Amino acid sequence: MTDGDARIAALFEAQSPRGLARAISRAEAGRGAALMHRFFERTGRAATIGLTGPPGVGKSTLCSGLIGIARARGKTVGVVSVDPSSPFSHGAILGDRIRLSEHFTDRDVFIRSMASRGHLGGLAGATGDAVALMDAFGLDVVIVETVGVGQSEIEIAELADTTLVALQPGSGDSVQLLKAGILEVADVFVVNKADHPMALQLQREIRGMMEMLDFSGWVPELVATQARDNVGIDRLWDAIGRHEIYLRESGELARKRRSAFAHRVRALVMGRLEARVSSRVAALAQQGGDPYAAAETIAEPLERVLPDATPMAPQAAFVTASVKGL
Ligand SMILES: Nc1nc2c(ncn2[C@@H]2O[C@H](COP(=O)(O)OP(=O)(O)OP(=O)(O)O)[C@@H](O)[C@H]2O)c(=O)[nH]1
Ligand SMILES: [Mg+2]
Repeated sequence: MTDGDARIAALFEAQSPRGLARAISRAEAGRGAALMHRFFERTGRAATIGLTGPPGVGKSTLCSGLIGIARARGKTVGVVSVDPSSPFSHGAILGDRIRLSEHFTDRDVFIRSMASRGHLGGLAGATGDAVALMDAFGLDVVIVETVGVGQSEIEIAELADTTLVALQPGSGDSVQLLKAGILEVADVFVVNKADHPMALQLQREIRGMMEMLDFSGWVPELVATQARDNVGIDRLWDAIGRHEIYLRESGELARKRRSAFAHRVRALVMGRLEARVSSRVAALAQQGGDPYAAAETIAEPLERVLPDATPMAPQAAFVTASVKGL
C-alpha cells in the first residue's frame, strides 16, 4: 500500500466522506486494488439497488424519492450515477445536480457521478468498485442509476441485488424492452409519469409481455409512480423490500453474489490480458501469415500455463473418446 493509499485508508476508517470519495477516485483511475483488498471483507451488508431506464424517464427523480424514504427510515444512502454514453457528456450529471439537490447537504447521503466508458471493465469495473467501497464504508442502501443503453442493464443487474427498470408511457418503451431483452433482468418494473394518459396502456403491455415468460421464483412486480410529485415511491420501496426478503429466503442472494464475484474477477482478468493480447496481435499483424497460426502463437502458451480448472467429467471423457473413434 502506497503512502497515498494509506492516507486514504485512514480517512476512510475515520468515516470521513472525503476518504470514501478519494477511494472511489482511486478505483476510477484503475489504482484501487490495494484499497479494495483492504476493505473488501467489510462488503456484503448494503442493500444494492440498480435503477435503469431510457433517458429522461425520471430515474434521478425516482432516486431522489427513494433517498427520501430511506432517510426517513434512518438509513444512510449512497448513490452512484453512471453515464455510460460518453466520458464527456455531462447532461445526466447536470440532471442529477438538479434532481438530487435537496440531498446534497445531508451528511448521510453520499452521491457520486461517474462516466463509465474508458474504464477497465466498463460499467462493472469502476461502478462495481464504487458500490463495494460505499458498502464497505457502511452505507445501508446503495443505488446505482444508469441510462439503459443495451449492455448496461445487463451489467447493472449483475451488480445490484434488486434491479428496477423504469419506463415511461407513450414512448414505445415496451417494444424497446423486448428488443433489448431486458425483460429478464427487471425485478421491479416502474411505470413512471403515471400522470400520462398512456400510462395504463403501458402497464397492460408490460403485463402482456410478462405472460409470455416463465418465471421460476420471483415474479417481477410492476409499480406505477409519479416521481415528480412523490406519488407511489412508498409502494416502490415496499416492492424492493419484498424482493430483498425473497433473495434472502430463497438463497438467491448468495447465488447472485457468487455470480457477481465471478463476473468481476473475469472482467479484471480479461481487462489485464486484453492489453497484452492486443499488443501481440498488433505485432503479429505486421508479419502477416494466416490468422490461425497467429492466434496459436498467442493462445497456445497461455493455455499451457492455464490448464482447465475443472477436471474432465467421466461422461465428457467418454464422449470425446467416442468422437475420436476409440
Ligand atoms: N410528468 C411527469 N414528469 C416527470 C415525472 N417524474 C419525473 N418527471 C420529469 O421528467 C424529467 C426527467 O427526469 P429525470 O429524473 O432527470 O430523468 P432521468 O431518467 O434521470 O434522466 P437522465 O439521467 O438524463 O437519463 C424531469 O423534467 C422531471 O421533472 C412524473 O412522474 N411525471
Ligand atoms: Mg438522471
